[in-house]
Amino acid sequence: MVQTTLKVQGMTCGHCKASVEGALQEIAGVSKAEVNLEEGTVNVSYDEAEVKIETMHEVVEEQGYDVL
Ligand SMILES: [Cu+2]
Repeated sequence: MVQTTLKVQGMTCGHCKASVEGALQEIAGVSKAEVNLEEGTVNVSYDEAEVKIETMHEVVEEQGYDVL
């Protein structure tokens, strides 16, 4: 299990937080996703054998946010 921090633009409220966290946690291999609204970041714990960073970017972008 490894951790990464994604920089995400456009998350402003609890709804954004829940959308992004929920979408990431639906990916097989992601064990934890936690949004920090003040910093505009998402901490993700995942299995690098199962999940690619690019997949996480796509999933966040599908929710309507930009990954930096
Ligand atoms: Cu929001």
